[in-house]
Amino acid sequence: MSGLFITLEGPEGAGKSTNREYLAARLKEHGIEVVLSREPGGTPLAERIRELLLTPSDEVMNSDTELLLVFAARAQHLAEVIRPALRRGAVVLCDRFTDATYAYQGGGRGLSEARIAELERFVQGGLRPDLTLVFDLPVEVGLARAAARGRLDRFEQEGQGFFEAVRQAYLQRATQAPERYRVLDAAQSLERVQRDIDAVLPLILERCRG
Ligand code: Z5A
Repeated sequence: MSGLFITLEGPEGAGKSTNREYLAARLKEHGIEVVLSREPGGTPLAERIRELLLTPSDEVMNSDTELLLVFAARAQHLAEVIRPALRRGAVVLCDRFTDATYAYQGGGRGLSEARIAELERFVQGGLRPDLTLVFDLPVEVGLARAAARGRLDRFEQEGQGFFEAVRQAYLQRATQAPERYRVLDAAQSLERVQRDIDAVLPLILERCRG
């Protein structure tokens, strides 16, 4: 694989989508092919699985079902979009990936890290993101941003404790592997967050050229 795989992570309303567009524009200025995608989703089939995961329903979704659906979508996304793009040498900017599984299904739902790691190996083999930007912000700020958007999805209907656990899981993973993660303060103004992204840009460009 000769491309670069960058993931954007963090709780709801952290600014992942907004800043993914910003980073993509900066990379394109340097003539780099950028592929934008997201999880769950990224292909028509995986987007249908996303609908299952996000749509509130009267039937409570079992946590193992949720975990398997997340990885089913990921298998399709990897085969159809991520691996082909990396083989072409593109930079893939993906809004959420397996760190979200460790944060939401692990931290939030309480599923064991070992079980997630097992599926990670099965679905991804050795593929891991080259760089992960974690947009960190207090839970109440993120929930307020999500609420301002209107109808809440199945995850957004969870309580404060769930999202605190999600946030802590992200921060813990970033601490355990500091070479792969950059934690950005997403509670700042958008201009400041984007200045922090500019500071990471030389590292990304160096890896693209290297
Ligand atoms: N999920 C899972 O459980 N397991 C998995 O493995 C994966 C996912 C991959 C997908 O939702 C759901 O799937 C997710 C976890 C679960 N849970 N939820 N909910 P998603 O990623 O599509 O949903 P999201 O995180 O809620 O997306 P989001 O709310 O769109 O967040 P965002 O992309 O980080 O934020 P944004 O759209 O760029 O910005 C939100 C708003 O805030 C918008 O109005 C911006 O203009 C504003 N904003 C952004 N930055 C700022 C700053 N700095 N200041 C002020 N306002 C700002």
